[in-house]
Amino acid sequence: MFDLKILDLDPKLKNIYGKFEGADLEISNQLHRARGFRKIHLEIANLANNLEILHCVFFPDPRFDLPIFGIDVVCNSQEVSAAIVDLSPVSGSLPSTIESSLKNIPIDSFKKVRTLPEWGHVFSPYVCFVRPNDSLENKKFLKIVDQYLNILISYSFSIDGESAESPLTIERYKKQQTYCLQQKLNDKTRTVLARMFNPIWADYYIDMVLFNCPDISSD
Ligand code: BLA
Repeated sequence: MFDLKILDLDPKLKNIYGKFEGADLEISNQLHRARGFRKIHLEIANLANNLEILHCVFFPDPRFDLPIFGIDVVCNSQEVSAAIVDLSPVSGSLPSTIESSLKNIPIDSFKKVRTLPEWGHVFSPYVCFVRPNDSLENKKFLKIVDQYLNILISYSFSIDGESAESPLTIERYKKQQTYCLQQKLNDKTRTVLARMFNPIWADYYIDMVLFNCPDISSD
């Protein structure tokens, strides 16, 4: 990626430690920006020996007509219970080059495909939301993640940004705000963080780190 830079994050939010019923809680975050992307967030959470989470979102620079790349992998002590990856649209539809590449990827060949929650209408028709059944399916999911990322990154190299004031830029940014608002309706994320840390901190963390989306004037 071009012009990759680290974004500042309060050290108290970057590496988070805690205890829950005697077990360790640890969350680590990395934030970057790059040409075409205003915020690239990678997060790994190890919560009390029985929950491991990989969360990653690439929020595009709204001057570029790029979808939002998002992934969440939730693993309990027995299995990967949820694995989701998507390139989510920030205008009426995905850019046609991206859509025609996504069409060739076999996302429906998993044994356990999961149903999206109600707030999930922000995802694209190419969202892959599954409970992988075995190590082969784990690998298959990771390959899909790789393909989605490659499609996004190579497309980002092929386009230029529009002006910050363009109505299309503003529309795309509003769609990112909607994406964040919808993600904040995911009670499963909030419930886990509230139970293991505390409810006020959970909301603060979701608003400040996971899905902050400031007004366009301050971005
Ligand atoms: C589900 N997310 C979940 C679940 C947990 C978390 C515990 C339930 C697992 C299951 O249903 O099997 C928890 N996820 C977290 C926590 C963090 C996290 C604590 O990221 C961070 C600290 N969620 C995202 C992103 C997407 C996403 C980027 O953060 C999609 C791109 C999706 N997670 C998502 C969806 C569900 C989920 C769709 C299922 C929700 C449901 O079934 O109601």
